[in-house]
Amino acid sequence: MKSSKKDIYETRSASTSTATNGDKMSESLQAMFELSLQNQGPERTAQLLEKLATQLRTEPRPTSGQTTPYINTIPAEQQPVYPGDRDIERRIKSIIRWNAMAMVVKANSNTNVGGHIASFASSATLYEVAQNHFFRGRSENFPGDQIYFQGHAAPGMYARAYLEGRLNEADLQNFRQELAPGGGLSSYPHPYLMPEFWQFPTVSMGLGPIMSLYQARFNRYLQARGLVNWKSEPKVWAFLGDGESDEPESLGAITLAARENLDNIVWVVNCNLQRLDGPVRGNGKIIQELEGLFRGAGWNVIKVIWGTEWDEIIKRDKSGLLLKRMEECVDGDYQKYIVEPGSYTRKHFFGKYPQLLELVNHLSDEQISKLLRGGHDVRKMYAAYKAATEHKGQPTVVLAKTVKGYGLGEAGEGKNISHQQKKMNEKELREFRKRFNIPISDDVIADMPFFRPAPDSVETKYLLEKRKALGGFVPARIVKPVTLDVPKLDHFAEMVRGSAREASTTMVFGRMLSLMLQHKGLNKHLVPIIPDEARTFGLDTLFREIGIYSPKGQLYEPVDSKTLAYYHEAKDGQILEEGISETGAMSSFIAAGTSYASHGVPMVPFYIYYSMFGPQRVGDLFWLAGDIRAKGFLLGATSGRTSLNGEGLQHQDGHSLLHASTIPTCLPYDPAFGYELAAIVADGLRRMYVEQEDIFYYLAVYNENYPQPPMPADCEEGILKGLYKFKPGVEGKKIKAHIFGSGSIMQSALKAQEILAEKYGVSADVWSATSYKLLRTDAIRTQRWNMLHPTLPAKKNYVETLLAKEQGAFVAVSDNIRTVPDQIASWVPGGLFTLGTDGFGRSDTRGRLRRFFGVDVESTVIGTLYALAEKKLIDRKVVAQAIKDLGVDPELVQPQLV
Ligand SMILES: Cc1ncc(C[n+]2csc(CCOP(=O)(O)OP(=O)(O)O)c2C)c(N)n1
Ligand SMILES: [Mg+2]
Repeated sequence: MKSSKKDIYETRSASTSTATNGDKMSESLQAMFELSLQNQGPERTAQLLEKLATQLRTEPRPTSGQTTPYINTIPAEQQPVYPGDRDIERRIKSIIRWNAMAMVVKANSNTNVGGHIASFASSATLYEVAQNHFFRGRSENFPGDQIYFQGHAAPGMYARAYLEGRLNEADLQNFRQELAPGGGLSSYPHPYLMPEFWQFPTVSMGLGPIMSLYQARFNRYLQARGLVNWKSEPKVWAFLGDGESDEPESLGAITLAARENLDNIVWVVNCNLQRLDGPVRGNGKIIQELEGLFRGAGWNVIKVIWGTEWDEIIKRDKSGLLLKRMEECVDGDYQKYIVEPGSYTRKHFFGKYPQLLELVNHLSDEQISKLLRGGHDVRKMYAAYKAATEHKGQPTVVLAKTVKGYGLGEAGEGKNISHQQKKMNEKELREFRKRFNIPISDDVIADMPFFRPAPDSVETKYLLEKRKALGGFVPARIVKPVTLDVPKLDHFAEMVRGSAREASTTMVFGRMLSLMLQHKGLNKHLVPIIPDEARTFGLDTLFREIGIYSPKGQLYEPVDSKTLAYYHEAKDGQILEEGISETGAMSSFIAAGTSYASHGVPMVPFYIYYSMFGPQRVGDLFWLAGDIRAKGFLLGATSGRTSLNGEGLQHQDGHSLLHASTIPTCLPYDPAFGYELAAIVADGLRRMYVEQEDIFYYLAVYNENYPQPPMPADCEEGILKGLYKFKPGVEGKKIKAHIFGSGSIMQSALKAQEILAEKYGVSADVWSATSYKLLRTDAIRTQRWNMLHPTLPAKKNYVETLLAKEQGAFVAVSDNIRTVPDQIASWVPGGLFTLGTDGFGRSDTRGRLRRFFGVDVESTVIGTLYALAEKKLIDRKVVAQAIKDLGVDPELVQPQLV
């Protein structure tokens, strides 16, 4: 503690640039003081000093660089009159508190499903003030405020919805028991599970905060592009925990909001000073730390530290010692003042400087223990929200000091175990009831009955009127299906025709984007998103064509203004150029991909990025994209561990398809040819924007150039399902094999097919495996049905049906790890022999890399012969001979695997 006190004062003096400066300053202050004494006399000088001291206490001003004194930003004198009925609101809030607590404790009395009481207990006032006075629901011409509720406070949101009549007792009873008969409530905000209730998933710490920033930014983008016409602009509210601010995602993009003047966003950080294990900054002050960060980033910061009872005490302190004491105490001390009785606070907080004891002489210990923190005082919170919502030109963060587990008393108020508290004994329940005055009788209290005031009670009427006046309930996810006129496959005739000219699938995608931008129904709705890689993917011509969105337009003449593809920023630009932030780009993808729900304006994001920096880097946001029911296309460019060659280990991706396969609502595809890409995109557009399916696509695209063949007849269904025969082997050969290829490694399969026929008398059919995940999904669905209907005729899955009549050995070759094709191995007749790129990448030529991993033409030939030999369809000597013929070193060093 000592060292931290020292820190504070050291930082303060550091704000004057050097010690010498500081000395000079105090010399001149001394001189002024003496001058005043001489000219004005001691009495007047004393008055003057007192005035200055008061000013210092009440007017927030930077004291250490970016922080202001540890008091409320809005002084009591500037506080607006509270517009609500505090008494009724307190009763409503108390009932909500009770039901939220009862929901969790009940669920844990006969199950082990968990839940949280302490988080909402600390933030009830933060939400209730906003529910009664600020959050606006959706109405005609207004999409509603977009609110990111803190995940662990979910019980509080359910408890309120119960009072509003939106949820019933059975729902609350089944909190965290979603599979109970009749269903139950999801643990946290999950739109996937409660699609009419929750809008934004938040519980993976850090994702709510960063998504909210990009949501606010996307709202501006929609306006700038003339896609919405609201009667007023929605506010984005994000509620986060102080511990949550530890996550780099939480704070990593806050400068964006200031840079783009996003005054349509308000963050509320619930500073209860605790996270899961203990204090957030026991040795410091989280509020001050965050203030400095946000101010430095250009935000408007409103601190709500002390409740109304403190106003008088602060005012009466003429010594400045109270502020000094408030500032020198660290958060660990403040936590202790909650857990210990008032006598402890009197002795240790006020008693440190005997003058301060006089300030609280008139208060009993009990009263001292009840001196509220700002975040529990509706008047203080109202003042903060009012100022926040009216603030222009900057985003605002409200830093509200609260108590974790507020009201739980002995059961967990301010304790380090508070976060995990989910059980309460009868005595604790009685205390809770007493403290919040809940009308529940002694004989039933042990059952923790839910309590809902009658529909005609003052409380219910008040609460409903308030929500009605604000436009409806929140949270609520209201989706009115809007169909887009999307291009069909014939719009991509160029891709269907193919071309002898060599092109990569990334280049084909670039052309498709241009074609889509020419499509009348779709063009406006396209949102190309790129994290500083447009040139890598050859998409830089789009800069001039459709512009890069920038709220400031372009204030400078770009250095390349004379060129065709100059760097073009525009107020109504269509591209979201995110800079080097995959997290930000993914947040934009999610904002655009959920615009159909959050704005009733379907938008079609195409987010293209280095495939290595997709789910590997921001996998949790991919997962969330499924939960939030996002739509759109993710394009993992420069895919394939050997197709992208020179970049080496950290760039060469061979596993993102596997990652993408784990997301239930994601359709991962690995197209080999332009027409496949076109067929997949056209079908995806139909499924998402006509049929209204809540799914999204992951498309691996490559940078290897090769001729793009025309689309064979009757292959569309196979492309979409995941497998079709692309090129049958030559006829008239006795030995039969099958090679599954995908992506650009298909080229190995096709050349191997020729060699196998010419040199080894093997007729190998080449199949294009566009999606192993989709094949697997179909297979496991069928398998489960068969398992549970054992006496009925077994169904066959797509792979089994397609391959039923095929003979010989089956081989897959992939530029990804073997696990990707192996997903279907169980259903391939006689099993699947797989060649893939397991192991770390290297920088080298494609040829050498493919030999190293064993996915080049020669390795594919050898692999096929080996698979045939394993089935005794050829002699093993043929394999040995081929290894020799093809010049493959059998002792070639292997990629290291453990
Ligand atoms: C990414 C992530 N890491 C860890 C957790 C586990 N976790 C849940 S709540 C919590 C502490 C939250 O503390 P804080 O943000 O201060 O919220 P409070 O409950 O205090 O309001 C942690 C670590 C999580 N949900 N998400
Ligand atoms: Mg906390």
